[in-house]
Amino acid sequence: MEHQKLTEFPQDFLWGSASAAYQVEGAWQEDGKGESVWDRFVRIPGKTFKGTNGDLAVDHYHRFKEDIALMKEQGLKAYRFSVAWTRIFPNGRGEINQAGLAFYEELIDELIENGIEPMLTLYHWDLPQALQDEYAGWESRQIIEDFTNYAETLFNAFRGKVHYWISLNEQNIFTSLGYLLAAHPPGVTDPKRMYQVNHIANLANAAVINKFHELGMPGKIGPSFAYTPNYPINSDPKNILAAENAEDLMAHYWMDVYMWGKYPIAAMKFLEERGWAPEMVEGDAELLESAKPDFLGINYYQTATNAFNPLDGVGAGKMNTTGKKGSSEETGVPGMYKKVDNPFVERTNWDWEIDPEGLRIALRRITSRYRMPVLITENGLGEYDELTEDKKIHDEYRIAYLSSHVKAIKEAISDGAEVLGYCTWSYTDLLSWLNGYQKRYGFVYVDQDETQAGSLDRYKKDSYYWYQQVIKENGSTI
Ligand code: BGP
Repeated sequence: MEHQKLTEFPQDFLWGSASAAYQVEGAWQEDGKGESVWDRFVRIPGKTFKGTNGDLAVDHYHRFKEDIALMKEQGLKAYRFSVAWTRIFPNGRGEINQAGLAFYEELIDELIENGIEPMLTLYHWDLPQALQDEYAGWESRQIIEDFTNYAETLFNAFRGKVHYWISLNEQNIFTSLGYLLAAHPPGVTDPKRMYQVNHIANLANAAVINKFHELGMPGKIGPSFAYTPNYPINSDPKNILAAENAEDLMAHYWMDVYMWGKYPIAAMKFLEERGWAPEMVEGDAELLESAKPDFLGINYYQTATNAFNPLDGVGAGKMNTTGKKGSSEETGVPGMYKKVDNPFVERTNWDWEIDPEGLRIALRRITSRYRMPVLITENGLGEYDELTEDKKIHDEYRIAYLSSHVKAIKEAISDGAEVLGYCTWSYTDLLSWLNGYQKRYGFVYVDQDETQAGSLDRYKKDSYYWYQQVIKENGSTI
């Protein structure tokens, strides 16, 4: 749709930026923090790029005041961060570690004092190792109670201070990378277990959302879904069906459950045929259908283009975690779809397709299918950055990426989408789970390399000033 004039961003639009505990905090053993599955996983040789880990990360735990001062100067309206479960409950449950709670209280107070809306993610993948050891973490229904108890502790602690809550970050990614591709903890390759784990995560997500509403919490809660909209490669009906298959199995399979409490029909048939469908017990369907999120969070980075894939066709392939363009392998799900290159878009050095229009399409699809407000909880460009001799970072490629995506949001709003805010990924540079420190996303450059050598000094990139201007003008010149 071409508009004669675009609708302006709402006055209270939340111009934000995001991070996650494991990727920024460091201080992995300080003040009573317990071990998480990521603390353990990164120590397995070959799992992360050059063995990088978050032991120190970007030392946000000790430098959060400096980071928040930079946010304030930039004019940032919202900051999305996650709480490390192991700081609150070192063993996943039991006694509260007051020092851990105090850290987040200080962080939240500092944000509020500086006029920045805190957005709190309850779970950004750093499960307590103790729960993994005790009952295999997400494989047991016991986690529903423990996750709800942990969430309730935070609800009570930050009631009235935090108004935006994200339940699970990218459930689709942590379940598939953890249980299908063995690329995340616990490093398993078993579709049956993956779909069971995912079902339990759905129940935990629903239980926490219900708890939030039962407690009459002021504010809003929703999950953050990594939405990669699917296209067909061309108008060959076989390829169109492949794209439909991908959208059903890779997107509706999560979003329908969040919004309607129901699994999509065709995807479920596919899982049943292969013996991978999750086991539903009495009460599961009721719980899923009873939970109503207040918004859908989406993390948008790229789209996927699909073609027909026969039953004996291509399966999982290697991801590009090295930054060598073109090194990712072909992937697909036999009998459903395979991913092919979209000839109309550019790619990053990590082979992620750059497609701002795809964000508009994502927002349009969600609006039509679910009629739900959207909070964009992540969007950004991971690239190499260079610190010049005079300590500048000229990241015009990031400005181009972000500004085209902001424009796409404005167009989607003009099409009728309700968008609450936009969080870029990320605020400072940080640890990219599998790709080390060389894949940078921040507005703020952090001086350190893969061996964690460097001063950890912060430098403002050109994109920092660009976003400052966008916020000041509330996106009116985009
Ligand atoms: C999302 C995660 C983030 C972040 C981002 C960039 O999937 O929620 O934590 O890491 O992707 O991904 P990557 O670091 O792999 O480039």
